[in-house]
Amino acid sequence: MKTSLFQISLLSTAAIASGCGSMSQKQQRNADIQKPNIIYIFADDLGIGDLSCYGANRVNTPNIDRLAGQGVQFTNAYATSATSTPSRYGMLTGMYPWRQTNTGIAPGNSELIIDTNCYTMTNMIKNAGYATGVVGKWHLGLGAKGGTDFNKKISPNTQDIGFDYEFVIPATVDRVPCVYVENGRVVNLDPNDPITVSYTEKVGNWPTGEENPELVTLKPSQGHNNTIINGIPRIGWMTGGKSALWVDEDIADVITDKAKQFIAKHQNEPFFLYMGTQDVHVPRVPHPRFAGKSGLGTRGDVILQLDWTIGEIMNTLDSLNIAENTLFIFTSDNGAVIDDGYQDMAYELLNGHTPMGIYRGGKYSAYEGGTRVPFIIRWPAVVKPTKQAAPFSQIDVYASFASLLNQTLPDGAAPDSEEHLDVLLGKSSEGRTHIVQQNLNNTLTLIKGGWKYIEPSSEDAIEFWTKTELGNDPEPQLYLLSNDPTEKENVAKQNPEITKELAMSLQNIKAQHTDKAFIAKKTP
Ligand code: NG6
Ligand code: CA
Repeated sequence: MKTSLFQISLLSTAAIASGCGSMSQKQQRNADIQKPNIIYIFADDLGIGDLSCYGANRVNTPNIDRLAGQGVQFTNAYATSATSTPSRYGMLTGMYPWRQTNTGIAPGNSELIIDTNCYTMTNMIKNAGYATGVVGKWHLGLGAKGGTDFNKKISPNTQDIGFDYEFVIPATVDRVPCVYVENGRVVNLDPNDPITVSYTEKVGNWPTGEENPELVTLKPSQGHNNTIINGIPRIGWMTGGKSALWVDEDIADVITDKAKQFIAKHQNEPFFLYMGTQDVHVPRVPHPRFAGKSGLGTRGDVILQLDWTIGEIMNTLDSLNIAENTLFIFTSDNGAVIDDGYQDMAYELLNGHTPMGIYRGGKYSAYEGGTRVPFIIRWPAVVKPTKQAAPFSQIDVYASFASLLNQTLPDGAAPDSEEHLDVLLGKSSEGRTHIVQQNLNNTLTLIKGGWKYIEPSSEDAIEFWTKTELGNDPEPQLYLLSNDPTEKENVAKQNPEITKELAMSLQNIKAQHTDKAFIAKKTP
């Protein structure tokens, strides 16, 4: 097993570090090193071209660059899906989201879409003896079937799938309700002013973007014309909970502070912090100290804000003296999008900045821009700074962490997750043999042996409402990704055998784990 090699290196690192200390200290040191603190940060809609360490030269991200410079920086890492909910679902369950039907972009009152019987990555890490916490954007639903009731203790919540502590934005910042939830309760909710939320019809009498466009401070370019909160028209209707509403400008400060508090509280035991930033998702509302600072409009400003957040987390680790043995992953849930539904001038103010890097498509797309994301892992005690060109998928974080922590998974847990710990730690360049991706319409793609196959999709998937090229086509597509990373030339017709072979491989992958028992029970 790959872990044994890895453990040898851990032992030697520990032996050197502990010098001539007593056996028990040495053992303690080994035990500690084998249990690094783990921080996993999902930025929202951050593109592979959005960071200066990935070549951006119109925007500067010094903190993230420093993280990359001290760790392993991936150039071929993928999110499971081109949108948030399925991408996060895949990472936390180790199962491709398209195996389950309700994993599309979740509304703000969605039930918890991860089955509470599922043995999640967080359950696994918790069983390895960690304190676990989730802070920031959640977007995997909360509560029971029929929709979340925000006026009582929300159950089930993230604490039913492994998190000891929760402080979350239920869905996205452009979706109601615009409130934080902490350990199942809406923060600062006045019981005399209960919250009502609907995604089907207007509730209450708060103004909406559709009826009162004159009240809006940020106009929609698409959708986003329901209840106006803080001048911004959102998706969905809400009323009540006035004292609980968040202030958009302060979200980064609030969630960064919660993350720092969690780290400080658990500094003396192994902890796992899963954090979702609201940046750089729409509406892009920077705090005044970042507003106007990028010269690229608010999209650039919130990249600076995101970089600040990462810097704050790094500084916290430094000041507590725990950076050395903290495994810190920073990545994005899907690719970049420029106009995502508000008139924030993101296109007009790009000023030569290329959020998708060289890649075709973007968020929502089957093309590389949809899922190829920045991915950085830093763990100073064990990992040497390097660039990693091996293919890596976020679906494999789960099994790789299980191996790192010596955890045996119950049957059926994380069915699609493969152990690639050495790749993750930059010690091997032999990555996955294939990568499966998913676009907005559940069109699947398969990357294998330098080729990329995009399965044909039916006419009704050809929708273009996102303004992004989704990659849907009734005909199969094949690109020689190794020579044509920007997917310019569909060579399916010239290579019928390869097209057929990849189509069959994808078919076989789809046919796996169709037995519902793959959702492993927590008590095997
Ligand atoms: C879309 C929204 C978009 C964004 C996305 C989810 C419109 C027109 N567009 O429906 O703004 O919220 O959903 O993004 O409503 S994600 O990153 O959380 O998946
Ligand atoms: Ca996203």
